[in-house]
Amino acid sequence: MGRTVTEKILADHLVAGELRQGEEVALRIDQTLTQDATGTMAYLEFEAIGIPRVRTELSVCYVDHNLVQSDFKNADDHRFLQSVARKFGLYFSPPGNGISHQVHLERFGVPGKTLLGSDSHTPTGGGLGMLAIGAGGLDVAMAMAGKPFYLIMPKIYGIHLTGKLQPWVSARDVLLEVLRRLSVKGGVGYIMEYFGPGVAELTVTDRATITNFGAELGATTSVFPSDEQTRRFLASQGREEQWQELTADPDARYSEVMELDLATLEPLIACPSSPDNVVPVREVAGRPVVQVLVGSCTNSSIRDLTVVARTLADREISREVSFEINPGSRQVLENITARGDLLTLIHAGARVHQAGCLGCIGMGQAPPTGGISLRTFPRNFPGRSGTVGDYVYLCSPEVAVASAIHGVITDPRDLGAYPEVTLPDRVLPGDERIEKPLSEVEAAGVEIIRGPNIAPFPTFEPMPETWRGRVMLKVADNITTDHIMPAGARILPLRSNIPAISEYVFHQIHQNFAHEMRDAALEGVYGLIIGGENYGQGSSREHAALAPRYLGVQVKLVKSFARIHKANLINFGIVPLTFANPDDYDRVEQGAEVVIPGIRAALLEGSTSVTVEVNGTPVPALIDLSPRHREILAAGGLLNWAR
Ligand code: MIC
Ligand code: SF4
Repeated sequence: MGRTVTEKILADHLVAGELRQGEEVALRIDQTLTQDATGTMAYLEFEAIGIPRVRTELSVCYVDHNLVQSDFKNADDHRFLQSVARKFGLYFSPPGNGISHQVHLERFGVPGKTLLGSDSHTPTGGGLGMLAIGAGGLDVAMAMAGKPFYLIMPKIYGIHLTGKLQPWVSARDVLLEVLRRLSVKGGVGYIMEYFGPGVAELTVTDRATITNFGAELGATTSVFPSDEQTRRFLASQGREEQWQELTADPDARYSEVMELDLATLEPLIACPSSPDNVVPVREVAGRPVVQVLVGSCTNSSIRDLTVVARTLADREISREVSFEINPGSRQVLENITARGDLLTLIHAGARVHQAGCLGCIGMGQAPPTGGISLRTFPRNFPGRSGTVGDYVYLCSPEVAVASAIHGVITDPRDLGAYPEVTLPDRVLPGDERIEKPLSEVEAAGVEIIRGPNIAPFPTFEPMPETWRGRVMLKVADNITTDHIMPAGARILPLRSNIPAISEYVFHQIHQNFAHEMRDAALEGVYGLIIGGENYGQGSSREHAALAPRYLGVQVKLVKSFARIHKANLINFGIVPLTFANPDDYDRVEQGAEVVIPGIRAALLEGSTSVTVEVNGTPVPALIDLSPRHREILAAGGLLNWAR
């Protein structure tokens, strides 16, 4: 039988298990990436594993998220990361060099390879025909140590592309349409694979926009074939020799197939406050906007910023709008400078920032009270922008620039002729600041520089025979890791310090949570959280598991979990249970006392269910875990288990 691109890459990297849907498989990881906000923890974990040097083909340590050095903490973290990269044999991409995913696509990604990244948008690499997966820092630390990555074999969702995008419609609209059809949980348990004649019409950076934004479907990853477009992209990067063709066999089979004719798409927009709240732009046209941000790992390539600049030639930005550009990388910035487009942007009124994540993770660029902010970013979860009660819309660079010109949400087709955009045959690489790995001899002389903000890694006890605790919080459907462990200018600098950051767990939903957990701990009471569907969607941040665990949360009982968050819970010894009868969700109240008799035995003996006694009433719960997961949970987490 013919194979998909996904199956070919998986088969090439299979270390253990069988490629049957629902089975746990172990995969060899060729490349890893980390970013600063998850990286400090990942390297502390790598140190704890005790291996002197990374064992991957290539590992890169990026600094892109927190570039606002409001005090010593952040600057200390940057120096720590540079020193660990030197010590452990990694490439180091310094602050200002760009967003991990964009830089990785440009300088390091290779078709057919596996990439594991401590960031949920790692699937960007799928645009190059890689199998690129986001994971928690500890899973990435394990991969750097040469250990396989474990994954429950997903189903493969084929998206059959035909036709060609119309003027003013772009890659962003492709995934907005998929999100409109499938929702933020429609991709859970799937790898999305694109095929069909429409694929050839999309460049590698278009494809990367689609695979990147595909994270918002909850999918494990998204993959494009490697073809002539891929060869051309790698040649423009001076890396043509790394190209190989990789396409699905004509008789390959997918679990599901979606038909998508690119020619029928129109400009779309995701309304506040979820990436799947999608409507045609014309339905919301005319609403006044006060802020327009073009950037992020989804839409900040040379193509994206060139379209914006060329649309602005002989036009200017509305004076009611703060129009800001966050370039994806130094390469993007250098090339738009060399081609003259930067001047057009500045002249039209754009505020141009350094390359990095910036406002996408709430590091500055918060919108004003009540004002609409249009962003080419992947996420508009409530409050993520830094403004409580924000109105953030997600759209293409085309919609963004048209709206910035008119000061109201605008269908870009109203602007007339679409600007001509050709891409350079050979780009300026812009990678001179990336440090190459040191040799073993050089690395031996490197001292790791640790600032006072870097707290040691907490230790956790194993799971008891019978678990006793209390429902400390009950939350609704689609809770994001931004709700559980917010980011932003006040909290992000604490990522290397679990005791300090744990003060902010669930801060957006329930300000007193940390305080109440501490009071409960004084009584010897542990915490259980009740949640709805798709619990823990969004970011890969393991802090959303680690910090609650530090406060004493040991069990979560929800309707369903998002993949990365569930893996992070297991890694830090929090038992993920789901309701056997989703209606029981309504019967469990916050504050109830809980006993789970025989939880440890249930885990170790492979039971698929357990009874949770809530105020004495039995509530049946399901345990959906591999044998390896069960041992890890009984041990109190992956580090305990590995030791
Ligand atoms: C995000 O977009 O939410 C982040 C910030 O990049 C996160 C990682 C983090 O929280 O550090 C992600 O997507 O994984
Ligand atoms: Fe950075 Fe935003 Fe991309 Fe996350 S989604 S990696 S914060 S640009």
